Amino acid sequence: MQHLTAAVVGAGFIGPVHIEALRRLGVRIAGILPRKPGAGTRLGLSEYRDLDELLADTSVDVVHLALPNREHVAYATRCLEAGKHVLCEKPLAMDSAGSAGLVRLAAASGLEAGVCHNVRSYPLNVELRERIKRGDLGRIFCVTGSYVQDWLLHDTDFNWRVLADEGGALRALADIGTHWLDLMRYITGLEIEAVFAELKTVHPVRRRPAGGVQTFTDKAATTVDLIEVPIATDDCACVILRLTGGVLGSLHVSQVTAGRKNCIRYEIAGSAGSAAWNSETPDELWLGHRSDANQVLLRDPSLLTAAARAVTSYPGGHQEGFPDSFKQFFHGFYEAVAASKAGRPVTERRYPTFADGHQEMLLCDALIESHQNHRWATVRSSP
Ligand code: SOE
Repeated sequence: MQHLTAAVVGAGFIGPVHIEALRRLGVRIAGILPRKPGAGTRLGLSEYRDLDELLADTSVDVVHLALPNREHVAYATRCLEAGKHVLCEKPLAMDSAGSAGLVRLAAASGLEAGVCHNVRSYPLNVELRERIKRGDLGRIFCVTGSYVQDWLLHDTDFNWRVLADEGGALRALADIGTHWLDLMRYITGLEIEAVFAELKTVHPVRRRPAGGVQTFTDKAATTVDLIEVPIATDDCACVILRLTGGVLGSLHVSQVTAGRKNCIRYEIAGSAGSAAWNSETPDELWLGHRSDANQVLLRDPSLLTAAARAVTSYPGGHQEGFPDSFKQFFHGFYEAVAASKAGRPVTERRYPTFADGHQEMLLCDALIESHQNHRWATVRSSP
């Protein structure tokens, strides 16, 4: 990866995660464009003045977009038009019309365009996908799970994500639910065809600390200057799903579950066995059997399929977690960029593409429609 160069836009919660992963991979980082000048010094990077200056930097191969959702489409469009490969945070757009345009542009440009569904890249999620492909679970009957956090529990917890103007009409479902939905599509190879969603806004009014609070930061400053802000986005939601072939699913998301810091879980049941995983113990995959003792597969490269071995770096017993998932995901992405730069055809993409990001936006459309109409909504193939 040493011969490739990145630039990062955004220095909030997730921008530094991208930077750390790039450094671990040996990708050169030419500079950063933070929303507020000054973050570059803290991160040991020089700062671009604006996007024009960044895009004019001919050393930059890939631009990482770690910005509020409302900025994704405009920035990704500018980057692709300037001939840069793009890695964009999720959700890809504010709505499926925006993401559809990006899919078209990316395809026409021949550039690599990825969306940050990093949870796919935990080794045991890749392992389960391989095992399901070879038939270990038999015919899939149902999938269930949740993604729960607590950082927006109090009405004084505030962040740009709670505002529909900044993050989109859906919040918990778009911010964390899309990770889970993408993960189920990836692991099972099934598409989600219809949804039945019920959403809840626990705090219709939040009290915003003057100046705002960054994602996951401490709430110490919340006693001063609180401004009341009406909130329309979902704090939690329950969704029933219908997947390809009538497979049944259910998902619960919440950003108001005390004690659950960042917990994504699933359980998949099939005719020959079942499997379960929890991001709080990411190196363990539970395998359920009807007529045998259940198993816990520990992440150990020597016990994994070749595809899962390709996304793990450490021997068993040496935990790999959230930052590692970004490193492994970026490795797959930069492999494709390297091939493209060398003029080799990119035959396999080991990362979620803009087409996957667009599928999540189509799912979000259906979730809103279902909630508003109190009935099942079909996931459409275009906006
Ligand atoms: C905030 O809810 C957030 O940072 C998400 O945006 C990320 O995608 C997730 O990984 C952790 O939580």
